[in-house]
Amino acid sequence: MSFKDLGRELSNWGRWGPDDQIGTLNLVEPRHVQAAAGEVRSGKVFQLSIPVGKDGPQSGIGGRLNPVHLMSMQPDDWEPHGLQVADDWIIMPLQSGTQWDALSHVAYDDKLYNGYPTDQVRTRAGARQLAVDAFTDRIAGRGVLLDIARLHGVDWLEGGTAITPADLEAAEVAQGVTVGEADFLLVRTGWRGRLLAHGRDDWMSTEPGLGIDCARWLRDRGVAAVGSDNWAIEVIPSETGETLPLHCILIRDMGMPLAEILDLDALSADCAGDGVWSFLFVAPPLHISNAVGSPVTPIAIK
Ligand code: UVW
Repeated sequence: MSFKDLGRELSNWGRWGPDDQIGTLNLVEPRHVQAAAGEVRSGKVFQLSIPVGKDGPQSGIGGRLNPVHLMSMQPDDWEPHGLQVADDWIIMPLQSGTQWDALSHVAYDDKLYNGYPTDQVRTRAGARQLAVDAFTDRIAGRGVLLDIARLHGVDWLEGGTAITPADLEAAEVAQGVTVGEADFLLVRTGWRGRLLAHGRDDWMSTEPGLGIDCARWLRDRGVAAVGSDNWAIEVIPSETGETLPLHCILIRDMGMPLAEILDLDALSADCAGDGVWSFLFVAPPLHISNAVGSPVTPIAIK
């Protein structure tokens, strides 16, 4: 089956109305957020982003540079006996580090999620539909971490390793947790550790990640959004030989936001220690108008 056939089968177009902007985030109702608050037991807080700065993973391909941080004021520029101020700037592609992909991030056959034409995303105006700021009050709920690297007893899965639904279910059994409706699913591959150990030179030439069969699994479970510690969620090279087929199905057909380049290592270590793999997950994007993605510092609270 081609990815387009699978995308057609799993499509959520029209499910939440013709004007829908948030796709599978519609699955998260106030009752899910309220229940997710009950996941907070120890009060431990984990931030899940990589540092925003010049040492990020980008090598410049496609104009994606690492963030440039500049100071516009330093304290001793000021008169010494009054207020002294420091200010700064950051210049960065929104896709350079830990980020949300909005539903306007990818398309095929000239159509975005819910059937919006691709002319709704322009280089000057940005995204007129499906912009990332539609999510700002919608990314809070129950998070579940499935650690596939730990399941296989490795620091990281090798590039090109496709994670299957059987892997996801084996991790559920090994960890004693079940992914349910309206959950935010985080999948650890260990690829963040690979970046720290070997640097960025070949980090984006390949990666372990979700195989295409996981699309149906995510839909059947009613997952609200998926995140991972790799750079594109899905296995590269893809199993079909096409470029990012799972992006096409998840974002464009199913309307599922993706959280990429997460740092899941400290959270995973803690979960392995106490055997608790679910938590309150809060990760709003920046409130940027017309953007197709956003940097984010996701928070998991246990
Ligand atoms: C692409 O490179 C298209 O996607 P992402 O930034 O989501 O990995």
